Amino acid sequence: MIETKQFYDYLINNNIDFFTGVPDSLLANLCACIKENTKESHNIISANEGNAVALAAGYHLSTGKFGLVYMQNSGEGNAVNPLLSLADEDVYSIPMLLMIGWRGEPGKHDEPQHVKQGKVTISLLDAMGIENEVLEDDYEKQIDKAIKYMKKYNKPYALVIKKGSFSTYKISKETSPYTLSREDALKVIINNLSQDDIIVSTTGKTSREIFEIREALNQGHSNDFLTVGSMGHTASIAYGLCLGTDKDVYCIDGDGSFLMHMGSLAVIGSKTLDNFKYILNDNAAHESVGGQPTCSNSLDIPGILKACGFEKVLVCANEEQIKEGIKTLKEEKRVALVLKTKQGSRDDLGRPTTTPQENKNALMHKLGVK
Ligand SMILES: Cc1ncc(C[n+]2csc(CCOP(=O)(O)OP(=O)(O)O)c2C)c(N)n1
Repeated sequence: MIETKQFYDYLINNNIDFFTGVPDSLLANLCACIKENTKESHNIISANEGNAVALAAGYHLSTGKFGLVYMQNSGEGNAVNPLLSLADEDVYSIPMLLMIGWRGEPGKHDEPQHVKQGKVTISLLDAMGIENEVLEDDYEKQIDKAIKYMKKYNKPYALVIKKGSFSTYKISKETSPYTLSREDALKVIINNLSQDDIIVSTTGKTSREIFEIREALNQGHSNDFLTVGSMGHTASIAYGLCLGTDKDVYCIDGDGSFLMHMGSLAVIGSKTLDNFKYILNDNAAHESVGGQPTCSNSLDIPGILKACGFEKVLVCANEEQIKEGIKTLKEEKRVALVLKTKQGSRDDLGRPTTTPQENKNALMHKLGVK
């Protein structure tokens, strides 16, 4: 196992001093170490992985240094365009060090959304012509090799990170002014929806908690589409779903996911579908993967949603406010709720025990689609 702080120091001593990316559970210890030891300007938790590639490219332009871009392998898709049309040797040829968490590594059990991505992680890099290696415990030689390569060829270089590579490094979490947990907020929502209402929920623990709440209430799962992967696309899935049903569709998003593809809300907000009900859980963090902060505290999220076309945005920080909010969502059009919750989840939180395809089929059956 790699001692996380020593690894970080090795990077710094080798002039790698700018970090950007989207946090990943496999890289949680490294991300925590970067956050705790880097000045704020030099660790940018980006909205999506493509933005991180672009930030590292810009940093290289003004410093000549190699930025480090961290991501889960599911972020490779978001990064493909700037890697191929900006950093690639056929375009500007801009070096940067990619560190990619390898979820779904073949031979190791992982959740369904990681299986295919895990199989193609290396071949995707190969197809892009990005030199890559799996990070080993004696990483020094590998970093030296990567730096030599980036200097010589001016191209990105990737290190793929297996589960359990880094030693524990705890992030110091900011204390939240809010008292409601995400799971309790979800319970209030579910208890105030009708049997016909549909939920489309976001990637990470939100969907896992919804699954367990439904289990505990013995309600089955046919009203829910749990977006286990595809982070940032929940609102678009929900909106597309609204087109084919008269049922009310409650999209339950997270602030990290909302930020990842915020443009989708601009487009959705400019349209009118009365059965699209938007709820954004804002805990100011990527809580599901280690609690790295998002920039939501410096944003006027209700203002953004209003600018996107929602006429009323209600901020809910307790049970009563959520109940009132759901009532308004039901009665009025173009309403959004922003939930203010604290970080944290149960240690024994499970994962859906049904497969994504069972989930899809049950929902389509419920919607009467043959
Ligand atoms: C493209 C992509 N990048 C990164 C991830 C890893 N990931 C899974 S959940 C999550 C955090 C989501 O944060 P947020 O939407 O704020 O919800 P929270 O976990 O805070 O409830 C991240 C980064 C992913 N699944 N897909």
